[in-house]
Amino acid sequence: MDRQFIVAAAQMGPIAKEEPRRSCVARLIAMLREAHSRGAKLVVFPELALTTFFPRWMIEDPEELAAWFETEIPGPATQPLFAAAADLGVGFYLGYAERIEEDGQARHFNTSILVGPDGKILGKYRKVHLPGHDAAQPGRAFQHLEKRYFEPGNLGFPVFEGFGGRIGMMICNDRRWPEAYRVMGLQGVDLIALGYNTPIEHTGHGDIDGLTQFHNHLSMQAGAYQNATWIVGTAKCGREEGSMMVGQSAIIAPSGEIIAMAATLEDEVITARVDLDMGTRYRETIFDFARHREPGSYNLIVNRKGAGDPI
Ligand code: CDT
Repeated sequence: MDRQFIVAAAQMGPIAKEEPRRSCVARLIAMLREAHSRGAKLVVFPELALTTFFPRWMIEDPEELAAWFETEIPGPATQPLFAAAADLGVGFYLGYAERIEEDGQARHFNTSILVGPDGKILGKYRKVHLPGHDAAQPGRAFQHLEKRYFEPGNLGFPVFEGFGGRIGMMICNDRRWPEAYRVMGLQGVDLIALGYNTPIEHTGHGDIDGLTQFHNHLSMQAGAYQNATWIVGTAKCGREEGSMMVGQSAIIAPSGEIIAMAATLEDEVITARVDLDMGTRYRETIFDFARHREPGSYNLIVNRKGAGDPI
């Protein structure tokens, strides 16, 4: 495939708690069709795109909790999306809550998949950086219980051959961690697909939360530039069940520049032509890793988890 093609970020407005998967999938298909009509070959949907952002609630009933997870992809509700993609010849990234059975035990991940233009799954990623807490925090209007409902991803940060280049995936909070980009940068990633759900008030500190939108773009623009990669960052946004979430879905070039950005807090498709060779130019000059990196000086990055004493 050509290394120049059109990508789309298919941002979603709020998903109500009662909105069934079939309705969400119909919204995704409508945006897939719009992206295709604009020539897109790859469409990036948000994190947990099939349901409302359920980690905002403490859910004690195991059956109620299990209902938020997918046990198969594609399953009956999502099959029409795969069929539409294959019919149109458009690939996509989709985030969802994954439940698997392993050795008789249920395991839960916050997952994304990359689907090729033939409607077949090219790769899977499970979110590594889980934000929030593992027990309900009294006094919060909204919980953020990702650490309770998911385990950290166990697939690393793989990069997949497709769409004329190398495609990586991230999920939401991953975009704030330079390590996540670098592990993919070291595999020559050309484009990172990334979905997010970011409540404006996510730390409880006004001075930080007031900069939520700035930090959203700051993280992705820095990651793109420092790793010579395109990034397609797609929000689920707007006021969802009372929780206000950031929009600003963006297509970002390896220069760090925002090439296209959503203007609403609703379902909205943005597109841009990407040239994967733009990243190559950065990788061969200022970010020629083989020439300029000094891994011998970076030991702390893998050997130490939290900040500690000076060495
Ligand atoms: N979904 C997700 O990862 N959201 C986080 C904000 C919540 S932190 C409690 C993010 O980094 O955008």
